Amino acid sequence: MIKATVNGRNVELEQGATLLDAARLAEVHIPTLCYYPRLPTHAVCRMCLVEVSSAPKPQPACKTQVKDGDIIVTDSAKLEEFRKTDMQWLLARHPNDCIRCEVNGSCQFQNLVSEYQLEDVWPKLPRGSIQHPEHRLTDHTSPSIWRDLSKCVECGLCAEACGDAGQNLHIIGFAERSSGRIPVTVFDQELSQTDCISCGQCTLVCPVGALIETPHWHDVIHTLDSHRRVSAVQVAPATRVAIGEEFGMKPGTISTGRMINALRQLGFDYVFDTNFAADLTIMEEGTELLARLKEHKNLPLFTSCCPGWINWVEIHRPDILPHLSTTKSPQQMHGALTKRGAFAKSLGAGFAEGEDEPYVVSVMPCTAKKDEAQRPGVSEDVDHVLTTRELARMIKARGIKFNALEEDGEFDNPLGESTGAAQIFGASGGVMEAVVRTAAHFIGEEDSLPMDWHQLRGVHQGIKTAEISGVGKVAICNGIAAAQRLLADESWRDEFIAIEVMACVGGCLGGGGEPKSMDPQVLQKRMQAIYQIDQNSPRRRSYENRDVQTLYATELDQPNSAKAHKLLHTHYAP
Ligand code: HC1
Ligand code: SF4
Repeated sequence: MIKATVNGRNVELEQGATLLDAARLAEVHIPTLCYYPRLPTHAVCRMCLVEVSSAPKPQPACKTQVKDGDIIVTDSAKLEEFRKTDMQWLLARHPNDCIRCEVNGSCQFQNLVSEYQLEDVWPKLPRGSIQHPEHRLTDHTSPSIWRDLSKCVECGLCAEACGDAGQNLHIIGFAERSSGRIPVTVFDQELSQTDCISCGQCTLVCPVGALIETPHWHDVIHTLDSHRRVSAVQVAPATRVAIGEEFGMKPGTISTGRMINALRQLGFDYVFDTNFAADLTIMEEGTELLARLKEHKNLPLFTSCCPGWINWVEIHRPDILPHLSTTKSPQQMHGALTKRGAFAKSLGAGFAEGEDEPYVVSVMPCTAKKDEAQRPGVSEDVDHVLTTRELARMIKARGIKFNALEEDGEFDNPLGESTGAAQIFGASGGVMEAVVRTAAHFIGEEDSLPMDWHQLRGVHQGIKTAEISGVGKVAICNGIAAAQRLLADESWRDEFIAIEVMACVGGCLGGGGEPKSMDPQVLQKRMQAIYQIDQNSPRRRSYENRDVQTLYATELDQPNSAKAHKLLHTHYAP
């Protein structure tokens, strides 16, 4: 251990800790713009410069290691003056459209400008004075991601999140050098023309509004306000364990009841649970797996509920397409059932035969779900997709006091009941664990196989495996980079019977549409909340969902039936 002081406060740290780690340990705040906990830092924003006794001039706290005995000062008049000058330089190049910016109120740069009370810059400079005539600054071509590079502060985090330190996709890289460098696509193509998989990891780390999810919330709020159509919303499993963070709650706070009450106050007529369709997915996908095992065909089966993964396969490995489960994702299944299922018609007005189809919105932790909802073959299922962040924006826009809401909200039924197995879909390994729980029942091994599969859990990037006795070996790819590693040689073809892939590390709870967070433990905490919901559920295997049973008994006959295929399955194209 090494010792240091920060503004006079003593701290003890591991070798290799940075000055920023020391400050955080001492509970001393240092402003940062280009720092993000799990990504390499470029130390370009210079906001975190501090004075340290072992160096002759100020050092960037985010990448300078502490030396034993260091005396660190973060708040001298000289540093404050430097930070102000630094920000004034950034502000001079920034457009002054904060009032209508999508990240208004949650922009790290805006917070600093407000905190330091910068002034007297905008009136003297033309709007958006960052000029790159040779580069495309605004790009709204992707169904999932919008770029506005006039807002970029050149932190480099998007390129890291999409590159070696994250998704290993390298869609975004830097053009130009030093001040004026700009994150662009190869040959400055529109994002929709690149191999971008819409995962949104770049939006999650962008400290400003240069990269955001394609916003749908304006359309949603106006449609709700008009009250011309019956409206229904479904909510993904990973949203309820993260949305509280947007309102200052601790990561891992379970906000299901509050969130449902907020959705009702926003004007949705019906509030449903995507988890209902996750249980249904397991019935369809589990049956599909057992059929393939029987026929020795298209094994291993790959899960297909992650749209970022599907995009990647279609672009890079069309040879794998026959291995993908044809089962629609829970989002699309739920939308199809809400709009066109006989079951939902029992709900009455707006759902009845001959009426306009209900207006269907989903709330997802994922930016690629916007892309998925527009795919050929499923584009009739869901009208608009909101990210968790967008839902929070809507709630704030309507002045709803989320923290003060009652916790007693309940989903509407049918299409609202779910089991613990559906809830764990939101964590890496969860879909596979849910498949195993129900497959154990299908093959009569429910009593001998465990309910909990801890080998399949965990949010750290990589490949997880488990042997399911009597069935075969399964694998989990936690993040698209892990999938690329697994597929680098051909051994997966013989080794596994089923493989789950989630494009974002941690699974949906780490999705590109979740709240932005600087807490290094955030994924872990959201994951714990997900397994807590599962643990407390009265039913923990998907086949036990009583409304799913009723749905088969009254409308779909049985899993993988012709009727089920018509409503609940899809296809993929290279
Ligand atoms: Fe997911 Fe899924 S788990 S893909 O991460 O299969 O987005 O939360 O809703 O569709 O259920 C996302 C989450 C989500 C679907 C389910
Ligand atoms: Fe890269 Fe994902 Fe961002 Fe596309 S959405 S640029 S793939 S990080």
